[in-house]
Amino acid sequence: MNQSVALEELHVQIDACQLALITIGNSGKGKTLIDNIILGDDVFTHMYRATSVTRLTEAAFTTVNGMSTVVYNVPGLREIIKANVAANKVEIAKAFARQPNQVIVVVFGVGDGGRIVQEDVATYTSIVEAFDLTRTSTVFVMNNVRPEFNTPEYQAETTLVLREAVEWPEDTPLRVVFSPSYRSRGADIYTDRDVLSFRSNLMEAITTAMPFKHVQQKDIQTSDDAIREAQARLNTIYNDMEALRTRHAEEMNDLTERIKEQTRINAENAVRYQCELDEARQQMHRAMMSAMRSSRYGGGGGNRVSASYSKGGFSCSFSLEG
Ligand SMILES: Nc1nc2c(ncn2[C@@H]2O[C@H](COP(=O)(O)OP(=O)(O)OP(=O)(O)O)[C@@H](O)[C@H]2O)c(=O)[nH]1
Ligand SMILES: [Mg+2]
Repeated sequence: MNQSVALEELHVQIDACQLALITIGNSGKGKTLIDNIILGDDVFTHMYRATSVTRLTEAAFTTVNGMSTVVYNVPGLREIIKANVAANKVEIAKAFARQPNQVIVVVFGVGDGGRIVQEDVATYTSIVEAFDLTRTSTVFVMNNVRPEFNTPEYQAETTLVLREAVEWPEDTPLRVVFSPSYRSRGADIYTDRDVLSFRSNLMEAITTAMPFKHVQQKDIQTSDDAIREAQARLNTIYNDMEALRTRHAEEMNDLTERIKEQTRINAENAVRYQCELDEARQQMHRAMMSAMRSSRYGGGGGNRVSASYSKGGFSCSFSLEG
């Protein structure tokens, strides 16, 4: 159910929400897929493609921890077609413009050998500077982790590198969630065990973040200087990994233990989400059949049927006009 309603037409619904989730990052890093995972369905168009897919900011609605929530699907900032970047900045600003309780989901792609890359760090920095992002309302997603290497040790070390790369103060909690590359495709992806486990982890991080109204302070800068600076910082970190490991040995151990425990909890939650999703789909099916029966035999004469159902974080809706 792809949605193609203009953002302006959704303003009343957006303003009525209690929470906004804004997913940011560069093109092709999986932002839209992650938005869809939050929504539990193929709501927005996402594609494996050489050029950018999301060109305009879109919105869809769900419930997060009992709060009515607008999920923004936003174009990436940096992308392969440089002429699109100015328009991307305008679209990104639209997501920040309305609902005041914003949680920011920053997507980094670590498909390149597990490394954090300079373009992602530079884009995060550009958006922090433009919107004065608060750390307590930010959640990072490390996307496209090779599943066989998605170990607590990899996650702990990457969390340390991320902390250094984005200059996160030591006394501030860093919310970071790891998303493996999924083998599933199409609609099946939303019932994949690994996806549900990631979703549970992401929901936990979003729920503990503190929403904040970010006001644009200045234009989003996308100069190559930011990339060079990020590259230099990452080089220092990667070249000095031994020192980093030694300096943070205790923290690494703590983090590894915590991640192990979280992984266990996620696996349990994934089973629960799976049941909720199955139940939502069955209810949806029953509601749809009942709506179709009453449309056919109800004597109203109209041939439009619609049904909707939501449970937990999942919402389904169906409408048919013949
Ligand atoms: N199987 C799998 N596919 C992924 C993963 N991450 C992204 N993809 C796919 O890679 C492609 C790009 O993902 P999108 O979600 O469209 O990326 P995006 O960041 O929204 O890109 P733009 O819209 O161009 O800004 C899509 O086909 C996704 O389904 C992943 O972890 N596993
Ligand atoms: Mg997209």
